[in-house]
Amino acid sequence: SSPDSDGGTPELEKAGLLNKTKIAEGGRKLRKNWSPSWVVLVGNSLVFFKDPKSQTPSSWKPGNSRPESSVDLRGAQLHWANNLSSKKNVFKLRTVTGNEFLLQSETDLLIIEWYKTIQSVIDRLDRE
Ligand code: I3P
Repeated sequence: SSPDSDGGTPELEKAGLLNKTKIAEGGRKLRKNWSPSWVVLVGNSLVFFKDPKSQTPSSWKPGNSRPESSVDLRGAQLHWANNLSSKKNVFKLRTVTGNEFLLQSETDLLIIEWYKTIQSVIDRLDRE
């Protein structure tokens, strides 16, 4: 079924550990501060949790854990961004509000799967 088609809890698409840094807030450039983040793709949102060690795939469920921040994927843009970092496997996510994040993994397949999954959600929202 499509996410939230029954008006209930939105569908968990993907969850895992990525390195993350926010590089812009409302279009204003920020200093990089890479840290590991538990990333959850659920419904139309990418949700970030601070303490990866204490997180499990069920952590996104309401009441289980407080997210550090959350990104609305509607209208967002995704680009490979290896030019923006000395690290490998980096992509940039830009929200409609001008917040920009870099996400990275040392594992090629893992970052490719995240890219494809996030892009598919963005594409689905573009079609709505
Ligand atoms: C930054 C830190 C980042 C690095 C960034 C540095 O220094 O080393 O890891 O980004 O490079 O400026 P500091 O800790 O002093 O802020 P990458 O790891 O993504 O390369 P940059 O300024 O070229 O973006």
